[in-house]
Amino acid sequence: MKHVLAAGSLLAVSAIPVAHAGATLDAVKAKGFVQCGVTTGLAGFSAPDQKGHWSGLDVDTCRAVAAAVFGDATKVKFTPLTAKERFTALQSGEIDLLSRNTTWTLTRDTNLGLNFAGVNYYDGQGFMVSKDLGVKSARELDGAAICIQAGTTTELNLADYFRANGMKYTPITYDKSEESVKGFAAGRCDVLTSDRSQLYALRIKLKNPDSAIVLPEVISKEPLGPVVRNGDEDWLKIVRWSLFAMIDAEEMGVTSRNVDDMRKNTRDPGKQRLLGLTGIKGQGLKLSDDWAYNIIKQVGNYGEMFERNVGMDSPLKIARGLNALWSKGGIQYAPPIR
Ligand SMILES: N[C@@H](CCC(=O)N[C@@H](CS)C(=O)NCC(=O)O)C(=O)O
Repeated sequence: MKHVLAAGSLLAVSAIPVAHAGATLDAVKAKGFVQCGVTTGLAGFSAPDQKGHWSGLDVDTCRAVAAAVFGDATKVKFTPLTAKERFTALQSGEIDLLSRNTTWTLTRDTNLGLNFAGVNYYDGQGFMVSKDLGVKSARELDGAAICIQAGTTTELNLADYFRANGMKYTPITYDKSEESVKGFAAGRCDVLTSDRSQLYALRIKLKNPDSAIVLPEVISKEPLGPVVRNGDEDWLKIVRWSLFAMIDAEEMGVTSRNVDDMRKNTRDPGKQRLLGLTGIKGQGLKLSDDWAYNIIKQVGNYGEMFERNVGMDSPLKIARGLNALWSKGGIQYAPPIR
């Protein structure tokens, strides 16, 4: 399939691999792992420990795809990418999947030769300030120096928000969130702005996290999710349904702990289909029949993944909020497996 990048695209891409349906799955199977693009380190989403073992919600999203494809969630390799590098790495074929707190926007969906496979975290942009500043609202930030990261929607929303409210600011731009938080801690800026989940992740990096507060305003919609290249619908669907299976599993009450029992004993037709006992099984995705079972067994359902990485079982302690299931007051919703 031919890729057409609009003239004037910001990204100079020398060689875009020719993608056709199934090409990515074939290549992934041949090399034996999924190459997944993640952040350079962001607690709760994608961060390496001292031994170089990656964890987080975005990391688990990649592991779910590996579980679906190989029946083995460990068959993933991670490529740390800054916000600026991420799309080129996917376009050039360096990675098979970008799973890096990336906001789905019209421009990114239509102008980069890429496809968003779903939303694994509904976020919104916020502001963090030092308590000493005595500021209670973003409307009091006129004239502030603000730490941000290059190549993000954050930069663009910030400009919109200040313009719309007739306020001025001085941007202090960094390439990595580690640098932004250091800049903030060193007092190079009064304010740090990013997706709110990331503010919580960065706040715990401060010597004294209680010295900073997150202001109440949410100034944008940031639906974050995994991204693939255009032109390979098979791969797109594998990534999309890997995420859907986790959400559907939560809705049905199927967890990593009870999935074996369910597979043996359930009489519920929905669970039987989810676990590949009846229905189309793996055929539509060109995967084995136990693709969803393997995800749930090895990575867990969406709720387990959320709580472990960013929720109440994690240092971030983020409430489910928008990311609760649609049936529980949130907007996480997956089409049915049938
Ligand atoms: N969701 C926004 C922002 C994503 C973003 O890159 N945020 C920074 C700020 S916390 C980040 O994740 N940095 C991680 C890194 O530096 O590797 C986007 O897609 O543009």
